[in-house]
Amino acid sequence: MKILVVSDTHGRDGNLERVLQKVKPIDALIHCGDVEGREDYIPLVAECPAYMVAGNNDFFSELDRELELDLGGHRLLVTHGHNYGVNIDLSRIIEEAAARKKDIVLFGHTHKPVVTYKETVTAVNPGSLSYPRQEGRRPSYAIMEIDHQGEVHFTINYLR
Ligand SMILES: [Mn+2]
Repeated sequence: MKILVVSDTHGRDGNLERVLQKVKPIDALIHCGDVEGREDYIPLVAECPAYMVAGNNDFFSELDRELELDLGGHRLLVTHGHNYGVNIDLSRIIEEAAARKKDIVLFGHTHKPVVTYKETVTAVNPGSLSYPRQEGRRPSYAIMEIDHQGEVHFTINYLR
């Protein structure tokens, strides 16, 4: 099972379209928020189930603020992350995921990609495809792969 995880496209979907061409076929797309009005368009180009949450810039969106998903035997929390202070550190978002018995939390907001493990929880931020802020500022996305043993593998990938 191959899942594309992206975040913070902020209404600019050119890089998302480029990534989709590169990584298709995929079983699902997960967007961690700040779609900025593109929630109807993104599922059309994804051509697969698309799970999206609202970010702090999706003021008028009817998207859910958070999603709890069961995928390939894994329990996921998907949230933009701004309500958990992710610009400071990941302790609160990881505690929340653990409290809800999730083994994976996917978030965005910082525009900086990260994969980190703490006790039972894997926390992943794919970074931003439109406005990257990490050192080097390359647009980034994550691939989540669940193998035949049910083990999950995350990779952070870059455009350019
Ligand atoms: Mn953002």
